[in-house]
Amino acid sequence: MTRDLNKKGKTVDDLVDAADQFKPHGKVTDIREHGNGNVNDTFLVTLDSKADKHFILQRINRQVFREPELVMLNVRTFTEHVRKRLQDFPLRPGRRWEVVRVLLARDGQDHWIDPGGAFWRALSFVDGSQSFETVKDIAHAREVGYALGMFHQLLSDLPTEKLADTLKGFHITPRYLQHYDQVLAKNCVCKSPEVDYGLQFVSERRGWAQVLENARAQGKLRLRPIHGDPKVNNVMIDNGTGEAISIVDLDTVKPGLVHYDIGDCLRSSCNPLGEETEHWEMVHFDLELCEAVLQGYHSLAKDFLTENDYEYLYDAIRLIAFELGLRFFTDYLEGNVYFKADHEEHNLARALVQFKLTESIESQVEAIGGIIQGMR
Ligand code: GN1
Ligand code: MG
Repeated sequence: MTRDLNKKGKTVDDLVDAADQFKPHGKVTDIREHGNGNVNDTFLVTLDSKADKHFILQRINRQVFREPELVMLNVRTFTEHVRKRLQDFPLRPGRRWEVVRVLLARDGQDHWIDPGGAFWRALSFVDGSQSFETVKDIAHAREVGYALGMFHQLLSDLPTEKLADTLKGFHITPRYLQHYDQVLAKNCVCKSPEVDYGLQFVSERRGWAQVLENARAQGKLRLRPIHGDPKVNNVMIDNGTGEAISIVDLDTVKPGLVHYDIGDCLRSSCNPLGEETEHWEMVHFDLELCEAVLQGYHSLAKDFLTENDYEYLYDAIRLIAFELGLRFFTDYLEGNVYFKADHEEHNLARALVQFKLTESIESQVEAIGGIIQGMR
């Protein structure tokens, strides 16, 4: 059992207690931190049983998800819908697609609240698969796009009214700008060349930041069920075939614009250095990866994308990179209250990566436009 888990006052015993609430059978033999989530705490639990050896245990960040019960309701609505849809979905021969299962606690609920008030839930682990922090090659990029296309396709007939809005303002860029202004007004900003660059960067793009929300208000784009966080490390890749077989991290499944998802998927997949790189000056947006992700996505999305949807794809790619930079930058200025940070300047470094990526996207506007044009 890994020993470095004594975080936020939780001991290994606390974790085993939480895991015990959900285990279908067997004895817990190992619990270790899993993935690099910036918000929730995620653990991989191992059992001494033959079948279903692993499951995912998560402590939901209640500062971010104020109504975690609603998050679970959305996850269940999603998994039930997709499971039904898959029964007669024409998957290509040899392809598989998995949906995680919500594991119930001993009392039959989809979560467990520990004596200290922490909110725990458990999900099945997608066996025989793994995810990656950055895209490995063109084939992987195509699979990541395919996974998002599958996700949107499988949900395209789920009415948005069936999903709760569990994170108000999520991906509404003008709201993040408003919050940024409030933070700037309240906090004294430690000046540095990097901070100046960030301040200048945001101020030069403010006028454009409502582009997607304006299009929505004008009826050009409409709400659909979205994933909310389809970054490369949430796409599970089959260990044998190298094909995408699932998208995990379903906490932000809710109504939104598919553009948020497409932008988020591309900003994460087409940045070969990854969002945690320390070499922010070298960050760039890779066009070949962009083309491959969009090809994979389009192989499924061509059935539901409208002319207006295509019209706003470039803006979406640029905006979500900018928006994430703005979110990290604001969090740095506010004292790291939202995203987990390993050190004080961590969110500043993350912001610079996204700003640099945005610049690279802007400098390739015509080529990206050409790729999008080729899809129509
Ligand atoms: C957060 O916690 P994680 O890594 O799954 C964030 C996303 C960001 C992402 C950046 C609820 O996701 O919006 O894109 O960090 N999730 C939330 O890595 O804010
Ligand atoms: Mg997430």
